[in-house]
Amino acid sequence: KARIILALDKILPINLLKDFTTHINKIKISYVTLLEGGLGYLKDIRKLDWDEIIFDLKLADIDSTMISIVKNLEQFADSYISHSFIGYEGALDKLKNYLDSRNKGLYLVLSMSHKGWNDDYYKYLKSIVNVTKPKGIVVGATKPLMLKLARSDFPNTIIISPGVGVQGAKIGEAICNGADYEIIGRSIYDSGEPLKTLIEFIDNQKVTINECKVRQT
Ligand code: BMP
Repeated sequence: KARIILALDKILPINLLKDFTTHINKIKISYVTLLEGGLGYLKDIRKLDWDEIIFDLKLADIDSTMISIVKNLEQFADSYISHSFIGYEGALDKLKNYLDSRNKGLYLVLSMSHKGWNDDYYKYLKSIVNVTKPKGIVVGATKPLMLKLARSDFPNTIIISPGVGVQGAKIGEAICNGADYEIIGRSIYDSGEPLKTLIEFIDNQKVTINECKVRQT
């Protein structure tokens, strides 16, 4: 399956999502999905054939509050995204332990895709990632140098990368720079024909990956 994660920040019909599962097997759920779709919609998404449903609530709180949140979503989620700036003790330590005990994954935000994000804090956030040992990290596709740095700092951690399409990054480039998956939202769900657009992204991703393999040899 393609190395693309659908960012579902808009409600799409379940039948359409079912067609998506033929091509991709990871989906990222946000507050928008939860608030607009409700629990019934989450249940319907759960019934489809995903290998990972990632809840992107950007958790950023003390341990007990975050654990109460993830407990409520347990039946719908395989993994969760949390901010790393909240630190380890009293926050990510217990959250990570809890998620491990439930066989759920944790992703930490390491470098965001938007202009105003300040990578001066990278060193600190990296230290939190080092001690927390999450399943994966989030690094923006819009910042190739940060992606390369994160890949060299974390050779064995999954990198998921948003910022493709509307935010400016070209499909495939984040993979070339070290990401494992590219996250795409608006460029797919706001296109007139989301399934067709997804397939085009998949084809273009393959082309770009092949091009950069050639460049690297
Ligand atoms: P879009 O392709 O529509 O720009 O969506 C990107 C998705 O990735 C959104 O769900 C957004 O919340 C998320 N995201 C991001 O854009 N930048 C980050 O640094 C971290 C994110 O999770």
